Amino acid sequence: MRNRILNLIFTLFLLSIGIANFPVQAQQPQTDSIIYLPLIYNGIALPPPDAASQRITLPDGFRIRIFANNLTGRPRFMAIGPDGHLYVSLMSGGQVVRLPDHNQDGLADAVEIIASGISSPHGLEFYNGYLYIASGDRVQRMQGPNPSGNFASLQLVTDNIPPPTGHSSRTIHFGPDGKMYISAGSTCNICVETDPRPATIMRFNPDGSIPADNPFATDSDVRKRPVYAWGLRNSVDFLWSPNGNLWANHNGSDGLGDDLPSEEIVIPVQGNRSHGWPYCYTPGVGVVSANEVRDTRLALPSGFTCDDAVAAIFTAPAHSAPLGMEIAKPGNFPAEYNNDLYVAYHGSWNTTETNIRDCKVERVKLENGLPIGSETFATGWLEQDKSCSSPSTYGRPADVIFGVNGEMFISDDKGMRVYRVVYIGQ
Ligand SMILES: [Ca+2]
Ligand SMILES: [Ca+2]
Ligand SMILES: [Ca+2]
Repeated sequence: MRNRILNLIFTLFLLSIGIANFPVQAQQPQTDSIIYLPLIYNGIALPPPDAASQRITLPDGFRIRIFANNLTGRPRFMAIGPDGHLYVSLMSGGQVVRLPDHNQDGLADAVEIIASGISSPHGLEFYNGYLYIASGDRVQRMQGPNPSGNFASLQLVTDNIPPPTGHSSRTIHFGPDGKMYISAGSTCNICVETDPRPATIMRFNPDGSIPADNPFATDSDVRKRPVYAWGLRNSVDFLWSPNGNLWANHNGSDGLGDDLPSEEIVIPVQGNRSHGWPYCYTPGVGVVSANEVRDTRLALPSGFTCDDAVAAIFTAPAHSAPLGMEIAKPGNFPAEYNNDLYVAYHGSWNTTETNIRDCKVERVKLENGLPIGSETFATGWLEQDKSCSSPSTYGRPADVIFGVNGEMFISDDKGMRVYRVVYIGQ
């Protein structure tokens, strides 16, 4: 009873500051314009049931709600600002927006445009007083946010990344070494690239200059100087593992049927090494400890065998389409769910009906800092017997990130929403 009273007091407090200090400034309406009292569980708010909670299923004790609705321009990657707010790239809308929840009721208060007129913004990361934005053919940054929440104007960091031919998403993260890493996918399904930069992870100093210890730092071809690791057909996301290793995912090629090649979910990336594509891929599904095998559609270059490629250590069925991923941060999820890897699977669009890959959030369990298996965490966007790109599909997860209170956010670039997942334990 005491807890219930405290919850009620806390709720009324949140509601009062929401009304008093933060009038609604949303450019698109939220799902609910009525005022309500959110339920509070262990200090975290749960809005009322909605369209998402009616169809998306989660493990026991978890709840999902729509955090922001009717976003325009394909919400893709997300970042948490130093202000604790959620920032999202709207890839086809050319914008980066902020979705603050000042009154902490579990619903975004507004869609605030932070930057616009950017060609295919995708990767976002806050670093050293700047918001970095990786887009089609460049990386830009803006100083901010200042205490008023404002940013300075965009400045170019580098345009020494490939033009957005073929795979156009660009992802940015800063490593524990203070360097700026950018992934760029291939220009084609399977081919030998002429530009050295597609299908790689590149490495820069935070100001866009080339680190002296890059593998090709002084190459006569200036395009090659940022290249750090290659043979990565489309590593839409990457991160640093609990043991400090660079892990990337990778979307495998099409044209080998429903089951080949497996999607490489965890590739322990090594600098100055090939990771296989377009010549080789990791065999098997799940935990893997095997060398890569040949994709016989292309002849091997002289002096290179698939044993020379760095293989993935965890894979998923072909056409799962892994996009954004993050390791859970403590704060809201139960201990057993913390420190596992959560991956947005965009799902299949071109498999046969019997092998449709779900658009979902997958939980890859880690033990001693290594993957040991995976299970579905959030599912239900798919319509039965329809592919994830079908018009009737409810949505497709594009990124997963954890907020300052340990809650999960999921972006959806088909349903044009951001969801919020919390654990309430009942
Ligand atoms: Ca709110
Ligand atoms: Ca590979
Ligand atoms: Ca991520």
